[in-house]
Amino acid sequence: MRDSNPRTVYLKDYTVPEYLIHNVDLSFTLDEKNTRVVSRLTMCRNPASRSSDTSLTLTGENLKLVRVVLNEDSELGDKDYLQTPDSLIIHEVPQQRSFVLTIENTIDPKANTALEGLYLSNGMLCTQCEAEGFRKITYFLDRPDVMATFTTTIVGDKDRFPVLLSNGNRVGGGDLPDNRHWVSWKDPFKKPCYLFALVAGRLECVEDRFTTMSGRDIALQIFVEKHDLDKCDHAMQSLKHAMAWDEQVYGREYDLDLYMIVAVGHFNMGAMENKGLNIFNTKFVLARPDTATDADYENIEGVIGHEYFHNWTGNRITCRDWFQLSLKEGFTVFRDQEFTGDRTSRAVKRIEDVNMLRTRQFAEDAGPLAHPIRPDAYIEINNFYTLTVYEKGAEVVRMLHTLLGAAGFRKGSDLYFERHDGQAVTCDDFVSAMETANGVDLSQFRRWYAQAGTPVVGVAQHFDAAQKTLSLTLSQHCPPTPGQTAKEPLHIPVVTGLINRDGSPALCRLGENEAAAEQVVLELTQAKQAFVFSGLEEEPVVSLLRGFSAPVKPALNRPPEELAFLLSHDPDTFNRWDAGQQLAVQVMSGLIADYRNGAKLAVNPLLIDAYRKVLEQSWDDLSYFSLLMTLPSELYLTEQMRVVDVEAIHHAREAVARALAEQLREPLETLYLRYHRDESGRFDAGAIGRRRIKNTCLSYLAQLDADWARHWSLQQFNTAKNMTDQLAALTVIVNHPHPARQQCLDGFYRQWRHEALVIDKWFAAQAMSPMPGTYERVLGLLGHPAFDIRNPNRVRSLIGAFSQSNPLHFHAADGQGYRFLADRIIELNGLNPQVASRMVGALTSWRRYDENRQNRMKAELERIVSTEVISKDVYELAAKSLA
Ligand code: B3K
Ligand code: ZN
Repeated sequence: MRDSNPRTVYLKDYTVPEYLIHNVDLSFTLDEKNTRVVSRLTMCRNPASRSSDTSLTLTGENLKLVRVVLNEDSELGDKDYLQTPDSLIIHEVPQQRSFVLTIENTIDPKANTALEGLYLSNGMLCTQCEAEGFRKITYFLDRPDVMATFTTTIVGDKDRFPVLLSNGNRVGGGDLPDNRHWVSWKDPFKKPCYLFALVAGRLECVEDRFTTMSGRDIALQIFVEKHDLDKCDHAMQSLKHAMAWDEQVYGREYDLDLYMIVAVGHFNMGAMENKGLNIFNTKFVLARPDTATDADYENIEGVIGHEYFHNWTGNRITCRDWFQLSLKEGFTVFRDQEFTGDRTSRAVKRIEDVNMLRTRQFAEDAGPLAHPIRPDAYIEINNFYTLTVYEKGAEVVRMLHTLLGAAGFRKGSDLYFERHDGQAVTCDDFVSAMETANGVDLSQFRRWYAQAGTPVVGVAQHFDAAQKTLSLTLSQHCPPTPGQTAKEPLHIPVVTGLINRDGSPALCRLGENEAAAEQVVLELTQAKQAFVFSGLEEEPVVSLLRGFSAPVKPALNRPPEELAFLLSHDPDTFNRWDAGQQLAVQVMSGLIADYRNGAKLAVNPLLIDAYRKVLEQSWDDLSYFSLLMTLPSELYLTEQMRVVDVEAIHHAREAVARALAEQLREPLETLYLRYHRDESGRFDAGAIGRRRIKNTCLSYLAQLDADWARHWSLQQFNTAKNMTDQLAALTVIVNHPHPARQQCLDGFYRQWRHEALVIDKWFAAQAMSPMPGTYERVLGLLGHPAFDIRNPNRVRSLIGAFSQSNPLHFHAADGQGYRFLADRIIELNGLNPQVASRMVGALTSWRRYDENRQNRMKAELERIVSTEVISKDVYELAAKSLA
């Protein structure tokens, strides 16, 4: 498989397809090792194509070709076509009229460890076709702008494959000799082949119904393995909520009569939006109060929503080419974020999303793999399902929402759906719809799609007491990214409010004629631009970038007192929380420097006071309260340092946590005891908030070398009837020297050994522990009978958790963490390139570390790149990181 010079695909080279496929008739005869596929394609020359080539090239990989027949009767011979490792070229096909091409081939699902195409998971057969997996099923025009209607007939053994599913509506079925049966499915909607799906196996189904806004009755089915039937309720409720939400907020109704979800244990990512037949990682379907945490419950609702929303933003309207991926992903992530915000706590959801963006996406945008949300080039498209395309893509859509307002945005989305239903379109088409519907010019805004890197927004303020004006000068600059040195100013919405010194909101009046408002959207479009607020009796405190209104880094050096003021008074829930974060960052940055100088770590009392104030207030939203009480993560601190010092970061953060625990011990203990109660099975905001704040208190108190936390963590672990409490207690026990540590780990394993998703948590908790000996433990766990490198969830829970969420041990100065990861990547590369390349991420930021670590990380990347057999997935990321 060594591809020493893998081909780069460029957006600028896009041309329309030379042929179109109108209809696809597929028939599968299932067998674990030898599935027969017959594909009957009704095709024609694309009138829009300017090519004069009369041959036809179809893509296909790992296929055994049996025969090719043109127009029903003429079987083609060797001389009529050419087979290459990744294509089938038919030398001559009709140019003037449509034709039918029938291709028969076989595939081996059992040998498919890459989990792309048709593969086996716990005895069931399932597919994953996005982005380019359909070519591993049969020869096809595997590109999203070729949209066809599909009919699929599946034949299989009744015992091994009692359930036979594909996209659309079931249109036939029956018995066959030799204990076999067949089912036919027809999907009336045109779709690209990446949305094709097939599932066959011993599955059980939970069923419900939904009546759409126009009164249509939809059957909803969730298919799982038998022992998981008791874990589908939440997923089903989530689906119904998502369907109702899309009707209310976007006016979008479901189109088929049936919506199916299948949960599989082996899946490369979270879930897949195949038309009418979503395939999900079990992690985002299965939940029972004793097996899933509150975070799992929320994630399930979010992912079920996300895949459901794709039916309109992705399926009915899809991408012209894979460079446009953010068209469907950015918009759909924005939709799922808003759905979760409406269903849970808007403030909390926004903070969690921004936390992820500012740690992981900002790092990506500042590193060797930085790319615009609409990339210009790729070697392996699977490598571009990134935080940038998804999360920054969602921020770009959010900015449009902010600039146009909710009603304007809805006008734009209505026009988008009306104009492009049934088409494969571009990001530009989306922006054009927003533009036309609102009569605005978004030409500068479009730069967000093309320009990589996180802009830095500078702020200078000047108050003129005589004129009663505040002039705010905003500037922007974007650091260079690989292949993009010159950057142009972007259109940045900066939501801004003003606060009087007594904590009351000051009205914002921009210029003379504008009406006063509680907050305004400053539209920063130039490199430097001044905004003048008038009618101010005193100099207010500026609350900038409310709700994190743009994916930028504000360069603001506020004194700690001002941050403490905002933490107490900012009415914007995001900025209020962020003020606390920035205050903690300032204090911890000082401690990081002290640690490096060998000085004693003394925590600024201002920070303790600020947290004390937060603790003393009464809060309705206890989840938000917990976030206010949570220190910035080690990862976020990593982003703030020029040369990352993982040890200094860890010890500085621990010192602050310990100081807070020491000085706020009483209120933290009181709060813990007040909310420590059994509310298992309750998932309302109140119960979730109580669990969250209580567990936040417990993790602070565990910083103290005291019996109190040892007692309560063990008590909580032993008595918990819900996974949130049990796992929180286990985490505290595993992260600190606790005499019952091993006993708890063993007990947890014994209790949950039959629940794969819970065992994933058991692996991850150990992999993320800051305690000494973690590396040896992780190494040992590789040999645990429950570890399976062929299962992506297991890989993520052990190798991923260690390398991506345990900076202290992964970045050990002797390089053992790096060597460990590189060994695993090389092993995975041969089995599952997609999962292998996801693991490369932890090494790509090598330039951020000290020289010793740089050399060691680089050496491992070099070792990976020079591996004899390397997939283009892993090659692309490793080579680009080194470049
Ligand atoms: N569209 C899929 C992701 C496919 C990833 C292919 N490597 C899930 C989603 O974003 O909804
Ligand atoms: Zn998606």
